[in-house]
Amino acid sequence: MSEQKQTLGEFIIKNQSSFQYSSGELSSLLNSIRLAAKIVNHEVNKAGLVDIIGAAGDTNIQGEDQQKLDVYANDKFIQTLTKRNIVCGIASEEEDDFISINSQDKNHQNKYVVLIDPLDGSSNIDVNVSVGTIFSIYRRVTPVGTPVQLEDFLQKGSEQVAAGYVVYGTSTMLVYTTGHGVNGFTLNPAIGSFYLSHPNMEFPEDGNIYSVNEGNYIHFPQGIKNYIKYCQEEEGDRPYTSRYIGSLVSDFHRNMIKGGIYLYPQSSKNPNGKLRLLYECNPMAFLAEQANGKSSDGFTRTLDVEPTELHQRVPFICGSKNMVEKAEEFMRNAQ
Ligand code: AHM
Ligand code: MG
Repeated sequence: MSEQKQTLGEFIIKNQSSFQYSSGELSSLLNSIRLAAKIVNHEVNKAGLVDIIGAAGDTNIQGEDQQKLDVYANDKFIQTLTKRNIVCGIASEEEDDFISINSQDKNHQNKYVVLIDPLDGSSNIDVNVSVGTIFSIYRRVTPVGTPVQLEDFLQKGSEQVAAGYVVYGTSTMLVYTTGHGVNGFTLNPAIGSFYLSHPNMEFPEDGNIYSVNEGNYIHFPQGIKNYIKYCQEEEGDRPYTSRYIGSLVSDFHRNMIKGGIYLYPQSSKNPNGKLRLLYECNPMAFLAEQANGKSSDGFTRTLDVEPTELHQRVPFICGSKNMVEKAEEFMRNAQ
């Protein structure tokens, strides 16, 4: 079978030995994510039928309560990740606190924690625009066999052992890294398998797309305002093209393929921006760096930010290396 036709399952097994702790547990964890992604994909694809089969809060024809899709995705990922004895804790955008798994069983050997945004950009569902799942995986720092602690989740992004996203778009793709580059797999819905379609994904060093919610312009810091004006100036390959889906996974995915920069800066309304460090920015930053891109808050590398709380927000600038460096230069010069 040629490299291009490899399934995700085959790829995970084949690359297991390149992982530092190759006990097969991480492979099994990634397989759980693959499975949950397929289940959620099936439900996301039915979202347009909501007027026909009932909206969230209604009871469906089988007498089951209809759930909001983000709640459904959260439940499915948690159920799937909990079933195999690999994960000792899960933190999710949908949960106020982290979930401890097997905390009563002193013999459990579960070593990994997962942080997840089960359905990011979910306000896009109603209008048939792409949404995504983002995940981040760490090894626990507290002793195996004890209940998981907050410090297991508050690790710097540079400690991630794997991260990735699923984009539920015109096709559904799962893109992930274990620290050896970034690979993308496309779901064949007829067969229900992900196939390696985008091996060794890399951001072009330069790009000409900038993605930012310009409606917030008035509230942005001066450095960001100046950078946006720079993107719009007529010189060399500028003005750049503006593209903003409002769905982080999709904006990132497009920028990685075509070359571009995504910005969600701090503003006078939101002094730390909007996006969450642990399950939105860090996994994307890990992917970006593994794909020859860059990510920072304008001054500090995202993966070096010391987390202080589970749902912490940080300003986020991520994408093609030269573009991010240019934006950082504007931030420094406006100090
Ligand atoms: P969410 O976690 O509530 O879905 O918010 C995250 C989303 C990102 O996917 C997207 O890039 C951003 O919020 C858009 O925010 P805004 O509408 O403020 O531009
Ligand atoms: Mg989100």
